[in-house]
Amino acid sequence: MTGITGGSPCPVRIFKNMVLLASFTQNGSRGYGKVGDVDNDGLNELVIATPNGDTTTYLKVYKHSGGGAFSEVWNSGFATRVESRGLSIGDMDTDGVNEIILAQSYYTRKVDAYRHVSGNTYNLVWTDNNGSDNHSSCVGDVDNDGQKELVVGSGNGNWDTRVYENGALGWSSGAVDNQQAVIGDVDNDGQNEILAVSGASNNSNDGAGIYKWNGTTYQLIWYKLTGTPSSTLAEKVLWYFHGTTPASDDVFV
Ligand SMILES: [Ca+2]
Ligand SMILES: [Ca+2]
Ligand SMILES: [Ca+2]
Ligand SMILES: [Ca+2]
Repeated sequence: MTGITGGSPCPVRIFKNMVLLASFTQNGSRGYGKVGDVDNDGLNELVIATPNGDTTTYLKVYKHSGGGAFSEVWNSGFATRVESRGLSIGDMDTDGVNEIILAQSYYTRKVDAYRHVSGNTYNLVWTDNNGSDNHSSCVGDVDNDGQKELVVGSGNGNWDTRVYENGALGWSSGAVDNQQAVIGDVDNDGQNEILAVSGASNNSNDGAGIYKWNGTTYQLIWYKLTGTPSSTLAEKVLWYFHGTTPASDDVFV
C-alpha cells in the first residue's frame, strides 16, 4: 500500500489481490504509506505518516502479525514532526540498511531519516534543516553509479529539487517553484532520471521537467510549462509524457 488518504481520523486500507485485507484508522487528517523492509529481517513492514493539520505528525511502523492483522511496533513519539508530505524507504547512505525518510513542510521545514537499531527500536540518524517546505522524498540511483541517492522536492524556501549523496547536498535544481520529484527511467535507456513537477502558485514556471545525469551534473533535458497550477502529485507528471491519463505500465520507484 502506498499513497495518500484523507479524512480525520485517517483511514488505512490494505488490499491483497484486490481484496480488502485489513482496515484501521490513524489520528491524522491525511496519510502516507510505504512498504519496505525497515528492520532488515527479510520481511516487509508498513510505515505510515499521518500529518494532523499544522500540528504533529504520527510516524509509525507496523508488522503483519498474522491472519491479516497488523500491529504497531514503533512510533516516533509525535513531538517534533509537522505537516509531513513525503515519506520514503530506502538505503540513502549505501550502508546496506534501509532508512525511513520523512520530508516535512510548514513550521519544521526539515527532512528526517530514521534507522532501525534493534528489536523494535528506530533512531533519528539524520536531519537536514534546509528551511524549505519539503514536499517529497524518494531514494534511488539517479546518477547510475550503483549507489543510491536521496531526492527531495521542496517548495517555499528553496523551491527546488535536491539530490543528497550520503546525506550531503550534492545538487540543487535552483529555485523553480513548488517541487515534487520522483525517480524513474522515463526514456527506457536503462538509466534513471529525475522527474519534477512544479506548481500550485499559478505562475509561468508551473509544469514538469526531466533532469538527467550527464556525467558531471544533472541537466534539464526536457520541460513543459503549463502556466497553470499543476498537481504536485508525482503521478501527474505522467500526463505530460502521454498527453493523456497515466498508462498502467508506468511504474516509478
Ligand atoms: Ca522487516
Ligand atoms: Ca542506510
Ligand atoms: Ca548513485
Ligand atoms: Ca533513463
